[in-house]
Amino acid sequence: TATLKETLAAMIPEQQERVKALKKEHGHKVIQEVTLDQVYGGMRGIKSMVWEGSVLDSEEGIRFRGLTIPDCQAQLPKAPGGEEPLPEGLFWLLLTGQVPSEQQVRDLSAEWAARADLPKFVEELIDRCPTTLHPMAQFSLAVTALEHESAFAKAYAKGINKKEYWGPTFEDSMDVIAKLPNIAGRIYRNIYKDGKVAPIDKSQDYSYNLSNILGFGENKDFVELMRLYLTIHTDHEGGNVSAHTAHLVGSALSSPMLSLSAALNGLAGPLHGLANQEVLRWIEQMRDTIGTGVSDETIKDYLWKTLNSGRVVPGYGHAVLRKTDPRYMAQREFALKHLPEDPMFKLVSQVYTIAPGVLTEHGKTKNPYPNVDAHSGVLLQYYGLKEANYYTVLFGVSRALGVLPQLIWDRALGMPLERPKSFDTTHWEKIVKKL
Ligand code: CMX
Repeated sequence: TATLKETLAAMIPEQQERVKALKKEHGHKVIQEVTLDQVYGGMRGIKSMVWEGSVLDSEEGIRFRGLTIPDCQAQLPKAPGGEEPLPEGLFWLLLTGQVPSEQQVRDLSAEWAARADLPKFVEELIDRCPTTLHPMAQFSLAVTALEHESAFAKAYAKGINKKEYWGPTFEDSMDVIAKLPNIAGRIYRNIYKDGKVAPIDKSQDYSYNLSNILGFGENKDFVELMRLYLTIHTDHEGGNVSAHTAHLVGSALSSPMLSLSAALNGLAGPLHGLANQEVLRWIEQMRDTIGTGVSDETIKDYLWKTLNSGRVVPGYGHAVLRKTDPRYMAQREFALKHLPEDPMFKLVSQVYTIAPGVLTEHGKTKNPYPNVDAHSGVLLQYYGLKEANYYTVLFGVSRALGVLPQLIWDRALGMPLERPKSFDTTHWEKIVKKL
C-alpha cells in the first residue's frame, strides 16, 4: 500500500492545476464587502483564508474534509479492540482528503514511533525548566528548540528549489508530531511526578504511547479517551488563533517547528485553548463553594456571580459556532458511556442545561452554548489526570496534527507571504467618511 508521502506526492500536481485554473478564471471576482465593524472587530467573518482540512459551519460544527465527528468515529480505523478513531487516521484524512486503510494507519503509528526520540539537548532543556514555568511555555520552548533538527531550514540554507519545499516540510511535520508525546510526557512527569519517562513502545499507537508516558498506559479507557481527544482537537478551520498563527508564521517560510511553536503560544491564551484549564478550575471552585447535587437555582446564582464579577463563563461561547459544539457532544457521549455517575460529570451536565439560558438573559455573547473546552477537563480528572494547568498541552499535541497538514499544502501550493493591509485610526476616519 502507498505511504502517506507517496499518496500526497501523487495528489499535488492536480491540486496545483486546480488552484491555478480557479485563480485564472475567477481571480478578479469580488467575494464580499467588509465593514468597519469587522475591521475593529477581530476580522470576524471576513472570508480571506484557504484551509483545506476542515470547514466550520456555525450551526452544524466542524467537518474534516467533509466528514462530521460521528462520520470520523464510524469510518476512521481503530486500534485493535478499540472503539474510538485513531488520530493517525485523522491526520491522513486532513492531509489527503482520503480515509486511510487500517494498514496505512498502523504504518503511520509505526513511523511516528520510530521518529519519536528527542535530541539530548531538548530533554535537558525541558529538565532545566523550573516546575513553576507553565507547561504550555515549556511545550512551546521545546518545540522551538526542535528547529535544530529542521530539514526545511537546512534545505533552504542550501538553496532548495521552491517546487520542492513541501518535501522537507512534510518530513519536519512528521518528525515534530512524532516527538510530541516525549515532549508533552516529559513536561508532565517533571512537573507533577518523578521525572521518569517511559520509553516509546514501537508496536503501539500514538495515543497509547502518550498515555503511557503520562502514566496512564494501563488504563484502556484513558487510552481510548486520548484517541478521541487527540482526534477531535486537531483542526477547526483556519481562522482560529492557533491555526491562523501557524499559517501566518509559516508564510514567512519559517520551519514547521517555529510555526507550530508560535501556534502553541496562541493556544495558551485563556480565550482559546487555555479555556480547558479554566473550565476545570471554575467547576472545581463551584463544587467547593456550593457542593454537588445542588438545585438548578443554586447553579444559576453561581453563573450570575461569575458574570457579574466581569468574568466570562469559561467553555461557553464561540467566535463562529452558534450551537452546541459537536466536539462537546462527542465528549459527552464518551462520559455517558464510561462515567455516567461521576459527580463532576453530573455537575457539568447540569450546567449545560442552565448556562445557555443565563447567558442568553445576560445578552452579550452571540453563542450561549458550550464549546470543546467545557467538557475535556472533567473526563481527564475522572481518570486521575487532575492537573488542570497541564490540559492545554494535550490540546496542543492534537492541534499539531491539524495545522501542520495545512502548512505542507501551503508549501505545495506556493502560498505567498501573508500581508494584509492596516491603517491607523486617522486613516480609517478619512476612508469611511468618504464612503
Ligand atoms: N461568558 C461571558 N461573556 C461572554 C462569553 C462567555 N462565555 N462569551 C462571550 N461573551 C461576551 C464577550 O466577552 C463580549 O463581551 P464585550 O462585548 O463586553 O466585549 C460579548 O459577549 C460578545 O462576544 P462574542 O462575539 O459572542 O464572542 P467572541 O467571538 O468575541 O469571542 C470567545 C469568542 C470564545 C473568546 C468567547 O465566547 C469567550 O470568551 N468564551 C469563554 C472562553 C472560552 O471558552 N474560550 C474557548 C473557545 C474555544 C477554543 O478556542 O478553545
